[in-house]
Amino acid sequence: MEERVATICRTTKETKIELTLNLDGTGMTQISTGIGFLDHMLNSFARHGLFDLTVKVDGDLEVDCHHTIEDTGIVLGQAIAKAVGEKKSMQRYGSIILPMDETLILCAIDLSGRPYLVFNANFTTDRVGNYDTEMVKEFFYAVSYSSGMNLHIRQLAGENNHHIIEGIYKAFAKALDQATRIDSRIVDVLSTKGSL
Ligand SMILES: [Mn+2]
Repeated sequence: MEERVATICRTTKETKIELTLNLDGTGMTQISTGIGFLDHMLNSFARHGLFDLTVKVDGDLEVDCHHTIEDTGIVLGQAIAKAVGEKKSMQRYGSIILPMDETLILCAIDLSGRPYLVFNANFTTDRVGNYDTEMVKEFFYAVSYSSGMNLHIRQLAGENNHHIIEGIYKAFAKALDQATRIDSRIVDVLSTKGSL
């Protein structure tokens, strides 16, 4: 099988991002975004999804965390789309209900090529570290739209904002790992239309 690895470099007046994603990795990471909690989340994503992930972000943190988090989501989505390629023999769907202490997160993915985000989570603090909680939805909106992913994220339970956000990133990782797995029984792509 071809290597399912993608590197994306993106530079704007607000951020400069270099990201490499290997869907068939082992969870090795090298991550530096300038936002400690985003580094923690991307590490959790890669470790639990068993993806290799290298991310270097130089963002306008003197403004706030917005551009850095949103643009990292855009680039991660672009890397996912590039790495899955034609989606040949790929499972396409993935889902999990993931517990993290008191928190319970549902995440369901269809790598359909049609972007759609349904996001339902309630945060009770404005920030965790230097990560604004309102940016969690923005991050996953960017991922879903730039990768062509139908993505549902739903908080079923949770009190601690760190747990809720980390549960979301971990659930996303597990669901994406499942959706991107290769099943040799799928001869072409898993669609009655013949393409995804
Ligand atoms: Mn944590």
